[in-house]
Amino acid sequence: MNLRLERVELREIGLPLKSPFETSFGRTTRRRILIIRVFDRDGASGYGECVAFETPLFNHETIDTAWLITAKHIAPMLAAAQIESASQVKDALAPIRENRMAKAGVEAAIWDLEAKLMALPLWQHIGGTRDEITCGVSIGLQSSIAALLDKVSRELDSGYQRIKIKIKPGQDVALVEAVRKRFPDITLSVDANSAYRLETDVPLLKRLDDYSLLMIEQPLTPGDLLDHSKLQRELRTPLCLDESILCLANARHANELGACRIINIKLGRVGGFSEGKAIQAFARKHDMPVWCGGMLEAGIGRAHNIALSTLPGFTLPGDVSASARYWDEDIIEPPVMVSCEGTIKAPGGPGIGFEINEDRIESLTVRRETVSVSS
Ligand code: OSB
Ligand code: MG
Repeated sequence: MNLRLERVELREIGLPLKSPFETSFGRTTRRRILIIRVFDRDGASGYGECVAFETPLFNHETIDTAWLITAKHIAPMLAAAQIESASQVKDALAPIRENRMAKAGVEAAIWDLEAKLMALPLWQHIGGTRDEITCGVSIGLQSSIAALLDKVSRELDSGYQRIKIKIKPGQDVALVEAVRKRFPDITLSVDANSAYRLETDVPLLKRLDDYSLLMIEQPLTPGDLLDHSKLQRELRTPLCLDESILCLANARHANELGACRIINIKLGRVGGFSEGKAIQAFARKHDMPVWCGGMLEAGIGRAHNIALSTLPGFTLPGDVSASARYWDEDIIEPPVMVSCEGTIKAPGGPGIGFEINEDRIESLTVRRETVSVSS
């Protein structure tokens, strides 16, 4: 491929969630989303969505830091690098430390552009091997156990293949016990978003072993692979790492230490498709299942997640679900829809394979900036 990039357009849109999403680190009621559009010199374009939240509570990035890093550092570095294909973006941006969500938004847009220029579905262009993916849902902390059971019941009725519930200290074993009692046979997992400590919480986390969970996701601090490996040795339930895995090296270290048995891959968290694919390939070689995580994405991010989920190592249902669970109206057409068997069909059109509702994006836009990336 001979890409000739011309400019990067940044836009911030505001989008209210249909219902608030609560995790151990906080409650989200609306998203401020950075949309990236890259243009080549012939006017063709591709879209990416930066998944950074408004607050630095999931990781250090925010939409505001990502905007600044993209406009002031990523775009100039891309201009200087004169990349010719999407696969070169990762190395071209490697001098910029961390800021993976900012890099991933731009890289995703370039992958979409490249796939469109090649008239290929993005999922095929990145090496995906299945045209249908399996879906689970992530259910936030609820106001009561009754409300939680009601939500679980409705998601199961929709066909979702795996239920994940958020937990935090004080809202953990009782929630799992109630869900397991009402739904003895479902595939169930929990996600703590780093809310527990090895020093104090091993006895409590061991109690979760009684509920045949598929996995316990990210119980401890993101940087602490060693403590996760100590915890994993105390548990029968597989640990899954999310916040801890930022790159291939982290996956390798986690595997060698026995810090987890499953990895959740999020494009933003690992810095894009190139790194995500490397982690997927490593995990596959080591018989470690991976699945695609979610960051409450609007349609563009959701479309990129669908593409990622078609790679061969993605053997567990991901947190990629229907647009209608999040938004009254998405920014893509058609919205992401899930079959009654809990699957999403990977689209057959070029690039991300969804139409972008440009009028809707325009009406939701609160700021924009265009940066040249031609040399
Ligand atoms: O840890 O996977 C997570 C939402 C916000 C922040 C972190 C996480 C989540 C989710 C929901 O679990 C994923 C989604 O439905 O998009
Ligand atoms: Mg998680």
